[in-house]
Amino acid sequence: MGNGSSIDTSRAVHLDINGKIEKIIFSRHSSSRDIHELICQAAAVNKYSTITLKDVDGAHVTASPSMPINTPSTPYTVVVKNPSSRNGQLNVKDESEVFQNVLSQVAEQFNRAFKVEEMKSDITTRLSSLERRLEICGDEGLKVVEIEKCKRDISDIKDQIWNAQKKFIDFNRMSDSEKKTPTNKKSPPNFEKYTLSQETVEYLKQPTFDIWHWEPNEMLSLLEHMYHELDLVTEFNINPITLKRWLLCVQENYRNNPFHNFRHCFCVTQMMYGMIHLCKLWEKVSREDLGILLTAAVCHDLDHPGYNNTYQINARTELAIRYNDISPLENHHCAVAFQILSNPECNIFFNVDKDTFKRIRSGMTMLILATDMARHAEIMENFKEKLNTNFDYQNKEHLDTLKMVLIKCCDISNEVRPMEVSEPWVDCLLEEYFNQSDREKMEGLPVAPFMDRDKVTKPTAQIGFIKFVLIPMFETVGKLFQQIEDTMVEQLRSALRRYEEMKSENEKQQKKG
Ligand code: 0WF
Ligand code: ZN
Repeated sequence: MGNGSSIDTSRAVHLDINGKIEKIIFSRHSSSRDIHELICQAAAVNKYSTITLKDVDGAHVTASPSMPINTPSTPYTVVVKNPSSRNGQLNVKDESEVFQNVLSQVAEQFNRAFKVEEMKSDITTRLSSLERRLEICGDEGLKVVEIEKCKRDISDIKDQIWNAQKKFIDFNRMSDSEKKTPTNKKSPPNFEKYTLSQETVEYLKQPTFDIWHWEPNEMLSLLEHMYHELDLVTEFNINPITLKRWLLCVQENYRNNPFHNFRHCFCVTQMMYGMIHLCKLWEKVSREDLGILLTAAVCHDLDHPGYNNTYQINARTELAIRYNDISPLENHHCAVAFQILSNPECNIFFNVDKDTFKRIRSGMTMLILATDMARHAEIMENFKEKLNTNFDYQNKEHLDTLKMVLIKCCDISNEVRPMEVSEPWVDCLLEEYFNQSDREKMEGLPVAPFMDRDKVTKPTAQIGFIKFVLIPMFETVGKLFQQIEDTMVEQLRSALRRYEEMKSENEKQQKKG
């Protein structure tokens, strides 16, 4: 589907397998998994083997349908990390290795658990001692020297906790409330820099970009690329390693919900990047604002629990109580975003001055909070008012409303994408909605009809949403940017026609059956 054109060409890539040059041929519509299997076949190893490709300069190349093609004289070297036998059966030696592996992993787990317990008890003792010292000195007032000693002890304890987290905690297994700290404090994170082809980086700017094609590490590299390409790395003087660590930490703080997951974060950010390019936004707004828009998109659903605000409020969850029923989720996403940025090693804005950080913080907060759909009418009315009084890019209030509407557009923009890309998202969302309504029924809470598996279908869910929410919003933005009317609104109208046809088809089938 590259670049949105429909021309499909077969692609050939040359591989160096133990010094022998092999050629694999595939279609651009193949999946990354197909290509992995082709390479395994060529290397005569089991499809479950771990394969890496290196180009002639030793750079990592991702085995994907859009990987750059090469020639027999510049083949990709195939490195098989854990070769399995061709038929997938383990021989006696393999089995014993696996057994040894499992044993050492179990031993390691015991070790970790033991060390964590040891550390907990040490920290508890040190804290009790601090408490006692404070009690003793409390009445007379702490002497300056004693205060300094206590401060040093507190800082030591913090370091001890930090080091312990770094050593013992496996990020993927952490409970959701524990994930804000990065996996690795000092050294660069371990997602490799993928070589992005020229075709991919151009395609990335299009709303037709196929967001399903990419594995999590590839999405990280694509996000990283956006920060470089928009000159945000220069604008905010971002340390490139900090950018990688921040992205990895953000990814780890998205949960594996059916819909509100890291791919949704990527999708919303990619649409923001696409809209920035489609509207040539850098001609109208500052680089700082572009950074705020992109970063708010990356962070906008951090740690989403998969149950919406209505559930949070009705079920009186901790989040609803903490935020007094006022946009509890969006407040939480934003708080998690700034908790991540409060780690200097993950703070992409570490090098900006205080005032710039203040503006970034208030800008991002405003945008993340604007994604609460309960505020849709309020924000749209505000924006229309600004359009009617001659929109002025120099006016902060005008610009703020535009930015809010842009992030809203990106957040719910799936139907702006080609049908093959957008339709699976509806299934994901309905799965998340049905989980919620099942739980609401079990807990005796009110259930919204559009979440009820007995009432909603794919076309009925989408028709109202496209007609009354998406088209009016994109048409309004289209008044400022004709490009949006020409591409995005057109795509929405065609999606609406398709769902209307689907609905009448369903009704015909029901009458028949
Ligand atoms: C399933 C449908 C829906 N469809 C989308 O394409 C989409 C994108 N984002 N979202 C979407 N919802 C939501 C995720 C969180 C907030 C927005 N929903 C919308 C609902 C069923 O039906 C309507 C229809 C009109 C007005 C309000 C709800
Ligand atoms: Zn979202």
